[in-house]
Amino acid sequence: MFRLFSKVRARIESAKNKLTASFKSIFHGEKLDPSAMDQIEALLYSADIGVETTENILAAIRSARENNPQMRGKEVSMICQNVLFDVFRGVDHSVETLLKNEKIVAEGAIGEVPTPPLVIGLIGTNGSGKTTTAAKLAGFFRDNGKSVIVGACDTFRAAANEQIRIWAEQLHFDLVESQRGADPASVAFDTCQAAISRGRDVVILDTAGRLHNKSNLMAELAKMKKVIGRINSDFPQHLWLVADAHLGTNTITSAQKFHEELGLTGMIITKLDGTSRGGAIVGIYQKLRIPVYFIGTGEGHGDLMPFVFDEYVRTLVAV
Ligand SMILES: Nc1nc2c(ncn2[C@@H]2O[C@H](COP(=O)(O)OP(=O)(O)O)[C@@H](O)[C@H]2O)c(=O)[nH]1
Ligand SMILES: [Mg+2]
Repeated sequence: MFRLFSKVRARIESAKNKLTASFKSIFHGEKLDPSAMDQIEALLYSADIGVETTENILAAIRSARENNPQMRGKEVSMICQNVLFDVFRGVDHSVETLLKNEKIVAEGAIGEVPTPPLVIGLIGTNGSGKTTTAAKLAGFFRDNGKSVIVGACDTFRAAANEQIRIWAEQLHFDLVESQRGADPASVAFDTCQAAISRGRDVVILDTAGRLHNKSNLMAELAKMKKVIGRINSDFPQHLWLVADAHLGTNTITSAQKFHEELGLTGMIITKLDGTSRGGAIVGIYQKLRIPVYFIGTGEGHGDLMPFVFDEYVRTLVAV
């Protein structure tokens, strides 16, 4: 089993405290006052779990109250939990399943054709945490017995290559470096080729993140996809959005744009430490319905956790 979720509890505690403590203050530990519905509604909106989920929770509370006018705060919290569980059910967020599906954990018999590497492209807006996440992911896969190579495909920012090189030296992963202004697609191509010739299991492509509404970024990323697809039509097997939990609705808008243009296969939500928007995952996920594989909870290389939705929901709304 991969490392579990306990660390994140403390990290998103502020969000949890907000919802749970506020529920308590509305109910005063007693029966649910009808006027409390407005307060619950405001609270749910402020937690940033998105309009759809908020409406679903409110509807579930209303119908439960019809059957049980004596309903108390604890029951409201449970309803809230159940609706949130339903949001995430039906999609497998497990990284273990992902790795099994990609056959990179399969035992290779002698004489078999080598399994091609698992190529994961990380995309997202500037500052969302792509480079940091690329390094964290390299560390994660390495800690789970996979050999990793990272491609420095952000060739727009002068310091981008330097930033990932420092991580590569610290965490000892292979890096295909780039010059500023180089063609990102050719860096991605070289990285995939290097992975094949060196027999690496996983390729992580760090990309540039100009604003989503600048079409040249989308064109650049689409080209990158196409070019590495010439090496192996399955490449990249994954394109993950790295999204900043702080940005709330802005993140949802840009996420949808990336998904429409490029076809995302998963997400990583970063900066869940130190944000009061602990609920942001729900809103983003609700719109995209693609697996949330990891969450970022800090700037250090260990601050990346596999996303476990029931743990997350229980952290967000304690009963
Ligand atoms: N607190 C916190 N900071 C993060 C996290 N992920 C990235 N950062 C910080 O966010 C900033 C931008 O990250 P970077 O990886 O350069 O973003 P990029 O532009 O998408 O490559 C850096 O200062 C990172 O240290 C996270 O999960 N938590
Ligand atoms: Mg970067």
